[in-house]
Amino acid sequence: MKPVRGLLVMAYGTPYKEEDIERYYTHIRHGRKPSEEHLEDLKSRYKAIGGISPLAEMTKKQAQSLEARLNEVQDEVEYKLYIGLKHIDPFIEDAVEAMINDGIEEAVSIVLAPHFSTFSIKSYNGRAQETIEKLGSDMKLTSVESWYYEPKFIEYWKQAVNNTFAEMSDEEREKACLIVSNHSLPEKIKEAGDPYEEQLIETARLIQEATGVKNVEVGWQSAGQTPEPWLGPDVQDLTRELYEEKGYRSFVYIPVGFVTEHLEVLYDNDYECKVVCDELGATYRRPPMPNTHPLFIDAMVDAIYNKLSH
Ligand code: FEC
Repeated sequence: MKPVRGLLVMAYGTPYKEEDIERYYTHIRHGRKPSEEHLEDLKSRYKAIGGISPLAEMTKKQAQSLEARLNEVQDEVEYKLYIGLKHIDPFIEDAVEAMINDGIEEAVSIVLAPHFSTFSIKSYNGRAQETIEKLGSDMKLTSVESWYYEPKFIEYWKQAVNNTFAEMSDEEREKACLIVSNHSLPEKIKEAGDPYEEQLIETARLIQEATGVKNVEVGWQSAGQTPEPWLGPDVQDLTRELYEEKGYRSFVYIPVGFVTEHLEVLYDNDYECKVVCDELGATYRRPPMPNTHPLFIDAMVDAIYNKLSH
């Protein structure tokens, strides 16, 4: 029998039904209940995308595709999948406990987000490691820390961007701009030398190099509602500025820090950025997210193998 290697796939998590929104939002806010106004605002955004987010279903499909592919490309170990979420059950802690209870001795983990930040990947990996220690287990967990540079991930975006630009007339292409974005985070992360901002800039550079698209800009989206400064420019402000100052008339948004069509893409891009484009009389375009595209799944397989072999 082949030895079993645990595969811990971690992701953000989403409410499963409307009644879950409050506890989910409270968890995101580190246990502080949101005000009635903020809660209603979030509920209305979920309503606008059809009630709930496709994220739960897609996270499961992505994780299962990754497990299946890892078991297909090699014959030495059997990967066994565990899903651990950041803000709703099954939590990261639940998944790690289940692995230990199943007698897993060696495991690898990956987060369904390509860029490293103390606020994101570091906290996912930290919670997994702390649970192992808390339970007094000696399970060995190897964690992928970032994978935005994986050639197959860049190839996915190259194809998606090229397909979108191929739909344009020569005239539209001439005045088109590619906006490469990620979730904003408080600016204070930079003081601690967090590589998050540089990793997005590098992703944009790799995609520009692969596609040859002339006009590429980097932006930030979905910032939280707190008074402190967040990384900018915000994609909506950036769109207005580029329209005025550079004369672009068509905008292609690729939120490369995300991997699924979820709330932050369906609402913050497809609704909010589209409203800005409509107001300006500009064209809005957004290529499909990676979801379970084979190039994307294989990029994560490569990231896991690179990590395990170093
Ligand atoms: O589809 C869905 O239901 C959920 C989509 C979702 C994803 C996601 C990814 C990231 N977030 C990151 C950071 C923050 C910080 C705050 C914050 C707040 C929210 C709220 C919702 C939400 N996030 Fe999220 N995020 C998603 C959803 N996020 C809902 C609360 C309401 C709002 O502000 O819109 C601010 C917390 C605070 O108030 O103190 C910070 C980062 C990512 C990308 C990496 C990852 O996936 O882990 C970073 C998907």
